[in-house]
Amino acid sequence: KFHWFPKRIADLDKCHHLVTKFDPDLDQDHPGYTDPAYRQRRKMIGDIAFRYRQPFVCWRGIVGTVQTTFPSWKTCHASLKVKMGREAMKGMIFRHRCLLRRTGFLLRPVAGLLSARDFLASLAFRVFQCTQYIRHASSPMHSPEPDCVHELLGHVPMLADRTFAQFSQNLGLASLGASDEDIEKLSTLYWFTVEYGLCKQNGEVRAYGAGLLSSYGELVHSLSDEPETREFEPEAAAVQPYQDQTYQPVYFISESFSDAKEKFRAYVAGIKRPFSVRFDPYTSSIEVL
Ligand code: H2B
Ligand code: FE
Repeated sequence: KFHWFPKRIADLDKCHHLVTKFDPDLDQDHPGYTDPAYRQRRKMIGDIAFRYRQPFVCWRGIVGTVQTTFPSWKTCHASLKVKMGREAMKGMIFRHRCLLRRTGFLLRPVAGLLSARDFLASLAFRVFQCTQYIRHASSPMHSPEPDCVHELLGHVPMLADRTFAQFSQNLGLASLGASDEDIEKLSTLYWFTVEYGLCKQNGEVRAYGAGLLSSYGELVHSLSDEPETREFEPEAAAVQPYQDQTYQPVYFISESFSDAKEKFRAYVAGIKRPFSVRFDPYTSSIEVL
């Protein structure tokens, strides 16, 4: 049998497994480790993310409650708005309107670095799990874990691109129920492209990876002569060990941004699974075929 995976968008409420190695409460090297006020603020923001539920579920619950409390639709409607407003504030239902309008991607709050499996599974539903806290003030140029600067400066602009959004969803669909080995390869490829990728543009090497756009220090490093650079080849990049403690010693350069996307897409298409899946956009659910 294969791994459990989400079939309905509401199942993402169960995709909340964090990787704790960079957690400011546990990692002694985290810039916020010795700052109790920062850690407390982080806990508050994290708790909001943990309590978050897919809005459809909440709203259905609220409608049910209101309808049994108020018999006429008029009253029901008015109080529903009030309750929804409160619910939205309380749960910080966070939807990037611009992103939604362009590609239909939803942002969903998450308390920290997610496991690769849960992170990729969300992409299958056009949901991007997005941290809400900000990096520690003592280290504005670099964060060991994703923070809202990383998500909003690095990932969101790419997700507003229609072909990139489609690519991300296909990657997510390919990850559902995949073996641990394939998840590891997909996540490594993601690392060397979407997170830390370089590409050529008008004969110049440029950074497009989200991890570079949100870390000025590493951005300068990546475009200097210091690191090693190689031509992007998915088979090789998928098994290249990577560095998540400090700046990368190796980067992969592709011919263009779309070339990176196309090569990654072709690699994803080659992954074998004993079943196939289809996304039904009307119900935001997965059919297993
Ligand atoms: N979790 C969060 N919160 N944000 C990310 O950008 C992220 C993650 N990236 N978990 C994932 C891992 C990615 O690097 C891959 C797929 O492992
Ligand atoms: Fe990221």
